[in-house]
Amino acid sequence: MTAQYVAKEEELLKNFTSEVDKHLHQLIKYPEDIFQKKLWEAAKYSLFTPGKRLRPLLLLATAYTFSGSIKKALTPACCIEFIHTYSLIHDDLPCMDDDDFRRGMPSLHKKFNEATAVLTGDFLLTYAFEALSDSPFLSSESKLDLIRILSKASGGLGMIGGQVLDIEYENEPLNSSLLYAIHKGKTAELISASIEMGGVISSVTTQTMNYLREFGINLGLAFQLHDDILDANESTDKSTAISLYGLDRAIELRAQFKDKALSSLSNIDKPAPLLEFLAEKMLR
Ligand code: GRG
Repeated sequence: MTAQYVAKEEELLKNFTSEVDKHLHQLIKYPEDIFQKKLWEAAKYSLFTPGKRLRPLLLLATAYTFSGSIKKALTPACCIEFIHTYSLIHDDLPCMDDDDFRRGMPSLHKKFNEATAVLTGDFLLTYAFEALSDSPFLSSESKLDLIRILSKASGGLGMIGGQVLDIEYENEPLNSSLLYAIHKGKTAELISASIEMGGVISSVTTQTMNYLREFGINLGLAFQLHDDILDANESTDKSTAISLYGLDRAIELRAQFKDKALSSLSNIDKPAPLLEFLAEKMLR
């Protein structure tokens, strides 16, 4: 990639990130006269501790690739971030990963308390679908498609299902098909949903949607392996890709999933430099 090319992609992503942040602030504003201010403040605390906004960026980059409307894409992009943020809040709870810090700041149950963290996660999960249903720029048909993709990806065979397996097999020996199911559910489904939702907003063909899903799932699987590889030096007894495969094989598998993702992307009859750039950045 030339330096000029990289600068253009970086600039686009920077602009998208600031649009997403502005839109998140607008969506999470609350009327002055409510009694539940603490709930909204807790949601804002988690939403605005500095995350990478990868899922909203994937959605907007997909819409951009297919000349879809960024104005239409912003609310769905924020709704994905609501779901992602809820999952991180619940994942940090003592009954799950029991983490005191998230994104370099005290996790929500440490900053507030456990009940507030459970309820704030519930609120963000529910609010994602409320905000999507209320979006003034989307047709009823698009809303239904977006809600279907997002709810499936977050549900019992998606993120929640992946998390259930992750906990069930935390201290059990894994095999490759179980690990695949955990990674696909916990991480790849929501990554893919972000991309597929960008496809819905741009009214892509069924064939393009299939390539986008292949791209999304393989990118998500590579991203989860990348996360495990980066954490490989942390001392943990937890079963992970590293305990199953060892570091070298995990690095090989990450490269294989990345290649599959990029090859699906190249099958689409449109150049997608921004998505390719973002995928490379996620795995660097
Ligand atoms: C509690 C239902 C429920 C699900 C939790 C997302 C998740 C499932 C657990 C988080 C732990 C984890 C390591 C998940 C793998 C996916 C992943 C690498 C998440 C972190 O995503 P980033 O890097 O985070 O996009 P930021 O902080 O940048 O938003």
